Amino acid sequence: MLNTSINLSSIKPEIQSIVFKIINEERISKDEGLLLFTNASISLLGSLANAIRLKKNDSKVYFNKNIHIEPTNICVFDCKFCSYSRKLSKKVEAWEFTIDEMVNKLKNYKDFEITEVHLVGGVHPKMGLHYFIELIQKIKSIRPQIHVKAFTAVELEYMCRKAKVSYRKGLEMLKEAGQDSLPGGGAEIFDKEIRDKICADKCDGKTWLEIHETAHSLKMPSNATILYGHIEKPKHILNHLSKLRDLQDKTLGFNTFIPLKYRNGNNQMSHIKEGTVLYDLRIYSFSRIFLDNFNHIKAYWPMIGKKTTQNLLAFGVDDIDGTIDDTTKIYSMAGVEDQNPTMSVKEIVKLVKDVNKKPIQRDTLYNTIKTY
Ligand code: V47
Ligand code: SF4
Repeated sequence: MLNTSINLSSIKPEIQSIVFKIINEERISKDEGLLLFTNASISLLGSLANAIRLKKNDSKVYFNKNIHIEPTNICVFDCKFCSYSRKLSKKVEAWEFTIDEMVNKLKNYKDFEITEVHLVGGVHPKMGLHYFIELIQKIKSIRPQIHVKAFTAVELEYMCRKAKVSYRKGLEMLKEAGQDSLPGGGAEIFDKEIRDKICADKCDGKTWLEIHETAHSLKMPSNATILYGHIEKPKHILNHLSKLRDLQDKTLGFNTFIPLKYRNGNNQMSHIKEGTVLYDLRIYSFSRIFLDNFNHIKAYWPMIGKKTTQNLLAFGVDDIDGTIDDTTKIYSMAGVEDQNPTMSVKEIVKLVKDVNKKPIQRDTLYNTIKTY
């Protein structure tokens, strides 16, 4: 039973039995989830999510020391929410790194104790499976111990299709080269109607799930995301979370769930207003409640901002990603406040301690490296 001081009689009758189930640590159904998501107050969702996070992760807040390498922002796809991609034909504000340039970036971190490289970019028509295999091999040859978390299911679908190999074969080849896990991007919203409106031409939700399931079967863990705060409705959120929960029941291969707030700078959906902080709190706390088989909920601070990240630590979140070290462009190009995303360990530790939580430096698989 969860340790909360929630008084059931003060709750709307239509959700009392659902809250009772959650307090008793029983799973709630998709329909019950929808009722809760649309009817519960933020304070109720927050109390439940916080009680669950304390039970699962105590007051710990995980972070890692990582860098992002973004090989290119040239992309064959046309996601309406993307502020970052450029077409091969119009190379203004575009970049394409060579393998040596990317390896040199990592060499610059020779004296730093980073444990993870996050390797994700646009889907470039000329950077294929064999190119990335060579890149990963070279990364591992200079830093054999580093964890390579690479390629969204969208990138993987394209590179396997172009190389004419199955997802399993492609993933086996990448694993053999040194890829350790997959990030959670590209999930967006699985629902076909919404997906067709915001990112019609990239792989569909079913394929995203299939690629992650295949990776899990090869002992390559992964993360999962949702892109929220645009044109989706609560039923689409429930559909998305429910598919992730079902796959996690089957494989237990997801490390963490990361809700990604839609940012509206410089893209084809810029007319859509960004959601409120209250909506952020609702999404994160609800995710913590509904995804009972996920150990961690991550707030990716370069996207959601440092202040909201601090607030989210009381709404179910126990992970705030890492130091990043100014190596990502995806959110700075979407107009977020922080144009140079980097935090030193000292700053992360302060951010966490200022809200009375315990900072834990972790590796990608949540092994503790150091407590502060
Ligand atoms: O799939 C793109 C999102 C994702 C916008 O697994 C946007 O540890 C908001 O998935 N507003 C890529 N979001 C980033 C990602 C990620 C980041 C950090 C850590 C991990 C992890 C994964 O970024 C895309 C898309 O959902 N995105 N444009 C935008 N304007
Ligand atoms: Fe390409 Fe990814 Fe941007 Fe979509 S979100 S256009 S797949 S870089």
